[in-house]
Amino acid sequence: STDDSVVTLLDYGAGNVRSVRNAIRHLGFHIKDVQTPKDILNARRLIFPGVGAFAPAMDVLNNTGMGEALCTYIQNDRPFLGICLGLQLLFESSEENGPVGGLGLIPGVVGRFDSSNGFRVPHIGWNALQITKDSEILDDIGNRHVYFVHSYRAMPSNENKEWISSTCNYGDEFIASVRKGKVHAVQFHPEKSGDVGLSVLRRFLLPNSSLTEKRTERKASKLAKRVIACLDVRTNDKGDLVVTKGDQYDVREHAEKNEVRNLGKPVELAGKYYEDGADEVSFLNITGFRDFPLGDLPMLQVLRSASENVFVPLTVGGGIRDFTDSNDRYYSSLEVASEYFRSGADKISIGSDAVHAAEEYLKTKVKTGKSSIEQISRVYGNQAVVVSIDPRRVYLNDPSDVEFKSIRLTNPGPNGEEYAWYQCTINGGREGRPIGAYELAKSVEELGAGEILLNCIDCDGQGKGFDIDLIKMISDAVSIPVIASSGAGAVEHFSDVFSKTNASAALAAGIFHRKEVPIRSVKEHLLKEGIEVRI
Ligand code: 1PR
Repeated sequence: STDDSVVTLLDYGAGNVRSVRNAIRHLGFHIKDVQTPKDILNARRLIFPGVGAFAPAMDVLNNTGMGEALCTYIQNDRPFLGICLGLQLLFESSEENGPVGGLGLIPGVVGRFDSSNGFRVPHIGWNALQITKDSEILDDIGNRHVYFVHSYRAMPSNENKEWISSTCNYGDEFIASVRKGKVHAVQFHPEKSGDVGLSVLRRFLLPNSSLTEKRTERKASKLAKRVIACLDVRTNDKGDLVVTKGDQYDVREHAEKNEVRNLGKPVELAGKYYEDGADEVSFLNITGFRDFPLGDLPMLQVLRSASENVFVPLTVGGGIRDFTDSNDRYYSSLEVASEYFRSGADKISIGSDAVHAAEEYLKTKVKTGKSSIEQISRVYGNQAVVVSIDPRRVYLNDPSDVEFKSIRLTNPGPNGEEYAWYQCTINGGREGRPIGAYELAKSVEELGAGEILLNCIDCDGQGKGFDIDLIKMISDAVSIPVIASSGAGAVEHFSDVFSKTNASAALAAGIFHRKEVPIRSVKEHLLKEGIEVRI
């Protein structure tokens, strides 16, 4: 490889930078990893994708001498691109577990988003930029959305004005990117922002090239509602990993041989949904509760391969819990999650184990710090931890019959019952537990979950629409984003869920697998209904 095709990458090992690597390679460049501070000073161009939390990152930079080298490199106006925490670290300090001092190159303090004004924290999803000065690398963005995921942000001030190249509105106006000479940093994730993001990276890597501009007419103006494609994955009876889909969680064909329904190959389908405009792709290893996921190497391989071509966020769930294998070797849920992150996941999703943790927490009111939710969110951040809820409706005539929160149903039950509570289940719906979806959602938010994936067994695979009552109850109860899932069968179901509830995203499986409605049509319908989406 010629010098010209080399990109120096500063990866201090705190999280998933696989997607940044994949994006750089996808653009035809080679990566040289920083080993010593000298590698920073000698870089032709340097990308710094900050991951993890502010304080540990600063510790590494200070203890290795990399921080000093970074400051020299940047002060000498050498080509630099910081991403996410790689932007925040340039500021004077952060309030994340702090105050903690930063590199101090840009005046200002990085603070937490204020969730009191109704904006959910973390800020997750596709949002619009207000470009305030010529930034070169943002030239192709035009009117389109880019992908953010963070709870902390830097604010514009008179002192840092000369640095700001764009801002974004989310409750407050915060700094979305900075630029001075050849030094750039962005709060959003270009490596997860689809085509638009790849063009930001390309412009940084090839500053003088003339690129063809693809601009859409419509102006992105705020956080978009997300449309997520979900792949339920398991091994079929032949031992191949396939995408399957159940009806109310039953994935067997009942016609003849009772085989696992096979709807295609996971990597292929993920790539197709990315091309079709999915805002995220989720993989759920639906038999993860009984198999040990690290024994399930094919799933890790699926992630590695999918992340080479899919430049939007990937979530993986199934089997995330502490585990002792047949040789008595113990694996913590954190180790299991780390392996998923290293293989290309941006978020992990916890089902059964979250139910156990929430039950324990409700009983004791003590945060032990030992649950999978707490451990993983402490190391990788809340935004990386999704809790998947699998509730089943339990009809009631009288809400005082149960200790769990119930709701008055829009459509009464089969025997005219006017109320229901939503019982949480584990092991793919096989076992009901003494906790409701409402109680679970509140508990896991307190334990550190950053997002809720809200399924509904009654609606799953039915194509009759989302459970609006349930989604409304949960999305009003928590201040983290809620992904509505189960039951989508027509484009109207998506506009319904977004206009009647506070869900941040809608997830569907069957409707896309059966090719009934393409993702594009869902987006076009939402736009027509005046709902902000990424096109
Ligand atoms: O308990 O941590 O091992 O995680 C297991 C994960 O696998 C959970 O997230 C659980 O939701 C999921 N899961 C387990 N069994 C099944 C099953 O179907 N037998 N799939 C299953 C859950 C629900 C959604 C589905 C939507 C949309 N699937 O993922 O994709 O309901 O479907 P639709 O649009 O076709 O209606 P753990």
